[in-house]
Amino acid sequence: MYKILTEELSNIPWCAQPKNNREPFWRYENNPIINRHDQKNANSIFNSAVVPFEGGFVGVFRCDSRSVSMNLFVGHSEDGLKWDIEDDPIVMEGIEDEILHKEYRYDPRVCFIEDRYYVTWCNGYHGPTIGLAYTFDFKTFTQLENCFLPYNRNGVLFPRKINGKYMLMSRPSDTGHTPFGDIFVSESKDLEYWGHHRYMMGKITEDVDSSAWQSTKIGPGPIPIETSEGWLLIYHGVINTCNGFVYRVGGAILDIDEPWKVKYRTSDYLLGPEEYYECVGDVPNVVFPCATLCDSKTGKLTMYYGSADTVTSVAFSTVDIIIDYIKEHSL
Ligand code: BMA
Repeated sequence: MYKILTEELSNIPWCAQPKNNREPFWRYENNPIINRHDQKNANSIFNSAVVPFEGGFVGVFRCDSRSVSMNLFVGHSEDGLKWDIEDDPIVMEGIEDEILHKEYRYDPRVCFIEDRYYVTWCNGYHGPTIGLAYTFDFKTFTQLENCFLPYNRNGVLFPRKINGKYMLMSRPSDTGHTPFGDIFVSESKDLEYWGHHRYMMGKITEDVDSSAWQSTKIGPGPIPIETSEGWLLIYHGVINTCNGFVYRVGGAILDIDEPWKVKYRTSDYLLGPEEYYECVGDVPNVVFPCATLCDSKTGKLTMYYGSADTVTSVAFSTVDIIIDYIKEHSL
C-alpha cells in the first residue's frame, strides 16, 4: 500500500467497491447528493469544495441563482453526503474595497495550510482571474489580492509549502469558454506576489489518438494529495466534439519537491460522463472534480464532482487503485 501523508479521517463518507466493478472510480448509488434546488434560490449547485471540519464537514459551494449569477455559499454536513447550504452568499472582508470588487465567483477549492483554510475560486475582476481568501471558522472570510492578472481559471493550492514557498496551480484562459488550456505552477513567499511560473502539463496535441479525451484543454481539480509516490493530482480534461465540449477526469503523479515535473499521467480517463445526471443538465456531458476527502489509514478516497453544471455527485475509490491505474495507463 502506498503511504499517504495526510490526516486520518475515520468518518470519511465511503462505500465499498461493488463486486462487478472494473473502473477506477465507482459512483455513489444515491447520486446526485445535492440537487439543483437544494439551496434557497439556486438554479444549480455544482463544482464545489468540501473539507473535514469540527468532527463533520464544511464546504464552499458554487450555487448559480435563478437569475443565473454565480456565487459562493457555505454549507455544513455531519456525514459529508447530506448538506445544508446557507441562504446567503459568503460576504468577504478585505483591506481595500478594490480587492472586494466582484463580478462573479465560481468553481471554489478549499485548502487547509498550517493554521487556516484558504479558498481559491474563479473571480470576476474585469475578466476571470484567481481569487484568494482565508477563513478559520467559515463565518468570517478575509479576501486577499487576486493572484494573477486576468485571464485565468482554476486556481488550486498545494496543501503545504514546498521548499519554503506556497505553490499554486492555474490554467491561463480567455474571457469566453476557452478552447485551449495547460496547467502551470507558480510560487509565492507571501500569497500575494506569485512568480517562478513553471509549465506542468498541457492538452494532448501530438499522437492525439493515445488520449483524445484531453485534446482541447486540461485544468487542475481537487487539492493534490501527498503520497510516497509523489503528489496525486486529479484533473479535468476536455475534448471538443460536434456537440461541444465533453469534460472527463484524469490523474497524474507529480514530483514531491518540483511539482511541475510530471512522473505519470493517465492516457485513459478515470471517470467520464455516463450517468443521466452527468449527461443531461444545463451543460451536458460534464464531470468536474473540485474536492476529495482521503483517509490516510485505509487509503479510502472520496471525490466530489459537479455533474452537467447542474448537480453535485460523489464517487469512491482508494489511493492505491488510482495510483496503480495511473501507472498502468500512463502516457
Ligand atoms: C468551465 C467552467 C466550469 C464548467 C465547465 C463546463 O469553463 O465554467 O465551471 O463546469 O466549463 O461548462
